[in-house]
Amino acid sequence: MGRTRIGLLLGVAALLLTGMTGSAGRRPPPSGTTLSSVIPAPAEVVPAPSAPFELTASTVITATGAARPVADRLAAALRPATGFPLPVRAAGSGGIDLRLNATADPWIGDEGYRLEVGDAGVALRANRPAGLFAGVQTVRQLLPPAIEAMSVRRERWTIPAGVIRDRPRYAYRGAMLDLARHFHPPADVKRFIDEISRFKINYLHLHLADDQGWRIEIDGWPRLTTVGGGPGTGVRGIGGGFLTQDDYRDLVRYAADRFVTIVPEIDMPGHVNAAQVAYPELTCDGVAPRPRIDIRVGYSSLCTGKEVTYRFAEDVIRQLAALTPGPYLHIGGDEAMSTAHPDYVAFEQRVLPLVARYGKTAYGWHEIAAAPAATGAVIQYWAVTRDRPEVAAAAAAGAKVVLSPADRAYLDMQYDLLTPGGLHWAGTIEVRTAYDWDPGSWARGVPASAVLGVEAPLWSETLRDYGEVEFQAFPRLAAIAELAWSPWSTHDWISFRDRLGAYGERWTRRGVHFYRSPQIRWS
Ligand code: NGO
Repeated sequence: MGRTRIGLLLGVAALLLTGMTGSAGRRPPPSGTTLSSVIPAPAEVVPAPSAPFELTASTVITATGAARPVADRLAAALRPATGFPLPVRAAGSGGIDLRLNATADPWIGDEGYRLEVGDAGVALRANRPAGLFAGVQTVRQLLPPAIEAMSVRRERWTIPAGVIRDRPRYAYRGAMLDLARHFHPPADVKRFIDEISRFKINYLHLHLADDQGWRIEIDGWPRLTTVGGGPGTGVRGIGGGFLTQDDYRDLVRYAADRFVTIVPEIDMPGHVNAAQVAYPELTCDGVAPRPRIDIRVGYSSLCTGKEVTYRFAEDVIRQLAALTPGPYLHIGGDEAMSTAHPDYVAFEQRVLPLVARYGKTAYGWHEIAAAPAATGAVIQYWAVTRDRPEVAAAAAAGAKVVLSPADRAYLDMQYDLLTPGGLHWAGTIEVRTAYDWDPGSWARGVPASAVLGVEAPLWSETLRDYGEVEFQAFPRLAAIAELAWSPWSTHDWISFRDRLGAYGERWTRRGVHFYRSPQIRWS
């Protein structure tokens, strides 16, 4: 019997089965989803004893003005599994109502929301569209996991009754993807954006250049991408590819539609071998180094004494700034082991202000704290030790800090020594290790008020395929997202473990390749 014939028979059998259980009185029972199932944990949750709201074929979503695109996206997300039309209208009652500026609740700020669910309707309120979008992510998680199905499912589409009032702990909730070691094409970056925005992550840092490859087109420096990003670049020579500026603009727009801001990074003055292969004048002796496809670090350096270095840096910074609507531009600065310390400081003293000249706040790995100009920058703390006096000093002088301790937040570390993919130089990171730390008090001497947020970097030395990216990121990214969004008062491993266990079914339904950690009881 042919494949299609079997498929047909299975389809008919499925139809008969759903038909048998499909009468209104014998619908499946409500899922175990409660108002407290949400990741990241909301700030305030007050369940109500009343009946849940039930989404039906006649439910209408209402929104006007800037709330409208958010409502359209919600409707589009709920249609495939429910099969309901879910029209979005300007007015109506008894459905899901999204409204801006209706709460007069300054507590929720720009990214928070208030969600009230009763059997008669759902009211989602926010001061800004970003808050509505965050609330929509909560609503999606309050529906049964089958809502993630890509085809119609029979289910009672209930949302538990009660009130959630929510806002983020930190303004910066980030994930990073390394496109340099292995290039990941725009379609994969978009899938990643879809997944991270579910957890209210609002920044995606793209590591766009490193020793093994250069991944963003820069006008006036064509060989950066034709040579530095071409076939044969990347780790093992199999990670070639680059983004044109149009690709990049498209990604920026796609992310912005999901309230994610892209932070571009060009790493300098180290991690520049690919640029030097393309433009040998960026080395001190003018001789092109050999292309590198291994994963060693710390051997390359821009020539800090040459003016061409600063013309290059300024061209790159100017163009990236023009492509970036967000406030931050990352200039790397890590592991410049081949740059003499005074040269490193002199380089940063010239380059950090260049970022400001083009209207952006400079962002760099914590080594930049050695430069006095870093007090106006955002410093990304990636150490495995909790003591970095130079970061504490810069923070005391005004710098902001994003926490990405490699032994907690690096998504490229292996879960344990047996899991495939990833590195383990900073140790192994199981889900609980990723979850159980407080970004607000992690780096000694860095006051809580200097912490801008948390970011989970995913370096791609071992990650060729998008499935491998997902496996490293999930479920740990959910843990980091909770650290970044939820108030510390909600922090509770047992609660997180149980919510994550229930969440797994949603990833499964969406086809996300995640690590089924033995620490979690997956539903
Ligand atoms: C380090 C290094 C990167 C590696 C990564 C791998 C930083 C900031 N620099 O983190 O080049 O890819 O580890 O985990």
